[in-house]
Amino acid sequence: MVEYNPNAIEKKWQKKWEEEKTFKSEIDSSKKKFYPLVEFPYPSGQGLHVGHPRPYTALDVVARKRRLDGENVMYPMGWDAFGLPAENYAIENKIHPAIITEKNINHFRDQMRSIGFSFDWDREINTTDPDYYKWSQWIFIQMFKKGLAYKSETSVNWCPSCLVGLANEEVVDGKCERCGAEVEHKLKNQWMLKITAYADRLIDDLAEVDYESRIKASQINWIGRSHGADVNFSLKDRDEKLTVYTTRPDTIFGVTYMVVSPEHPILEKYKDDIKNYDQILDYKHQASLKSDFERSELNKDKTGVMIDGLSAINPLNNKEIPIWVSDYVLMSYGTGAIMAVPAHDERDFEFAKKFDMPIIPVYDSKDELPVTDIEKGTAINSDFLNGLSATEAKKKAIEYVEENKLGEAKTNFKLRDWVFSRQRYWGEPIPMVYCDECGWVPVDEKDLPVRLPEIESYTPTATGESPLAKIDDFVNTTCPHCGKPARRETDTMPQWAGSSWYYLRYADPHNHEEIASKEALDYYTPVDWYNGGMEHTTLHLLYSRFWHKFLYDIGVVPTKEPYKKRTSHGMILGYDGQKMSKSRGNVVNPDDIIRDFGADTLRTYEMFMGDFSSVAKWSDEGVKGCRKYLERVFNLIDLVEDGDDYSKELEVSINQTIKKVSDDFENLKFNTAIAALMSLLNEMRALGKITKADFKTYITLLNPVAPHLTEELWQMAGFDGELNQTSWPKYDESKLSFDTIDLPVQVNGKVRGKITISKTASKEEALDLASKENNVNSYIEGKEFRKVIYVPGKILNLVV
Ligand code: ANZ
Ligand code: ZN
Repeated sequence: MVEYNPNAIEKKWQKKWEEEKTFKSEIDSSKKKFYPLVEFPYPSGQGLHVGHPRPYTALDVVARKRRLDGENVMYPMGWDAFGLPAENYAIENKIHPAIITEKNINHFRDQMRSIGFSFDWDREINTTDPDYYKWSQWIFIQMFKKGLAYKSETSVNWCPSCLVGLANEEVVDGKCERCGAEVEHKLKNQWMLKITAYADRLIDDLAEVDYESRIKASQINWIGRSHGADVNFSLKDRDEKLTVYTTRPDTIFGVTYMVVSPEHPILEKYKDDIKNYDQILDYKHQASLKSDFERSELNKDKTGVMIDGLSAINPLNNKEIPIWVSDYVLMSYGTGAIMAVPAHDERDFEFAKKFDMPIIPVYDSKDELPVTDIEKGTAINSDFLNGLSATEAKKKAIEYVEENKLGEAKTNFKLRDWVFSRQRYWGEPIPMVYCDECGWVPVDEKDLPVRLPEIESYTPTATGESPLAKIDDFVNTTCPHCGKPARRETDTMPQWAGSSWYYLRYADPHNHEEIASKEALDYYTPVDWYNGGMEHTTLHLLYSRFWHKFLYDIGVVPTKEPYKKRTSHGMILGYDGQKMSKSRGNVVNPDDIIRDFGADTLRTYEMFMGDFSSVAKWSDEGVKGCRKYLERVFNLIDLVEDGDDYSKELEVSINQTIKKVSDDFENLKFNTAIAALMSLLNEMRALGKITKADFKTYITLLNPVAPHLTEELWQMAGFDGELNQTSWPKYDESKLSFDTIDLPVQVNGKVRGKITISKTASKEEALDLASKENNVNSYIEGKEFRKVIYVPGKILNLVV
């Protein structure tokens, strides 16, 4: 008996796949294409952890199955390689980030190869390659030309001790991640991308794609579209309007005070009339230290100051109400001012409780206040709205407001334009030039890419400019428009740029003339199935959908949406049920698992460890169990005897397993597919012998999960060619159950056909199936039955 030796088997097949380019895909319009995509990783210095292979294996299973189904599968991989860790390492060690990045990429690639993924490695891309980022720059220029890229003063996170601008992920609890200093907000003129111009389409077009509902929900929530009205309240005794945005104009009779954001211009404008202006200035300063996120947290303690000297008039009942300043109202949303309805809004309620403001309910409900559910009750205390449901009242209130010129219906979005500048080195240079005469001018397309220059220090400058600002050779250039001396933009693009369109480049990665040829885009896009982490279902997905829609609008891509389908996997946790991290000492290195158990065991375990879309806890016992299972599969070959048909005893189980595994793989239910294969294995072992046909089907079904082992067994059994060149087994509908039989159907005493039906089927089912049987049907069509004799499990006899 030969021993299962995964290390030898796996190396052998990996070498063969690589040499023979087994998984290379080329445009072939005679074949249906299938483009599965997994998120390309940031090649960190730590190498792969066991979380990475979970999604990669999952779509590898689907990819391998689809190849056996006869589809032309293009499964690519690449590197999202710009980013902070390589840059910070460069700053500390004075090594060019490109060198570190290359080293890390080589390590990642080796690790991936050792797991046996069926990637088409000829399509590998790297976002830091000038041949790649040339096109990121090209897209930026197209956006600029369409008015979608513009400069604006926005706030950056500024560390006053490191003297650098920080990315959001470097700010932890309001402090600099590196030195712990309190982060400040500094205004800078930065490039912005106008994603808000696409807000409606980014929601509406979700109807056309097949995303998990939790993913659609995260897109919709982030965009945050709401329908309501802008309503004008006038300031008492002044010719001035204070406009609020409200989604509940129906609650206007319940307004007991107003609130403006600390940044609201009305404060400055009336400072001479405001008696407690000093107190307000002090409050403004306190608020400036908080992020919008902290300010809008629901259960934070409410603070505020009442404006002494200004008040407002409710336009519907002409009552005078006070105006407060509070940081729970943000200047960046709506109009920066609100009408407060404490009876029906959570935050207004807390505020009113704390500052003892009146609370007037405008819906009758037995529930405790605040009643925020719009379905609850009918309107009260609301004059002409009384008795209406909230939906009716909202409609009527908007009509009233519009008719009386008190305001207008309004749709608002939470989505903001995308800050597209970073003051860092390791990113794509933004291809713009500033000329004193011509303003901002894009670099000529023929001069792309604008390459990152070699520099000595990667540290941002003390004024917060990118280190590129110190390189005169880089900065000083001529205006592409008028030819006079001009200066290059020294900001670089953010981490998200390269990943916003990478899936397009895979279609034609070596093209020097365009992003990808029209032919390649027409054939391969859209992506058929994209799987990635839940942490990327908001921003990355939104940004790439935005870029794709823009490219669609300018005629570069053939479809409105980049991804037909999007699914998400759960994270892998350490033994202790905690997120894997170095400091906790619970990190599992896939290299160790491969060395000790083999790549097929790693793959099988990753797919077997639990429901794919939920989090799962790593367990060494589980790994050992999978290894044991594969050993048994290996030993199955000793039971093989001749025979081109399935063993009678196994026939039903095999057909059931084909059906189950086929369905489960397509529905990301890998754990139950593997469980079914394990149980079929037990049946085979109990029987003590199996036919070649049984064996062939078994290893084919397991092949997508354990490709090395099953190829080896294929060869050992003496089957022709390679397993990956054959086809996926089909099941026989009639053999899915032990109690189905082929029931003869007689018409007027002669057998005219057979139907496959359960032994216990009813007369109606039998008749129904019989009439669908072509031959039988030709004898009975249009005729009336004189007699129907049905003996379940034996015969159906029709007399016409
Ligand atoms: C009165 C009201 C009564 C409100 C009620 C809600 C419930 P969404 O749905 O998220 O768009 N709001 C408006 N601008 C704001 C700002 N700049 N900062 C903080 N809150 C603001 O939320 C819209 C609601 O949030 C608006 O409707 C307003 O409060 C508040 F029973 O007006 B509402
Ligand atoms: Zn010029």
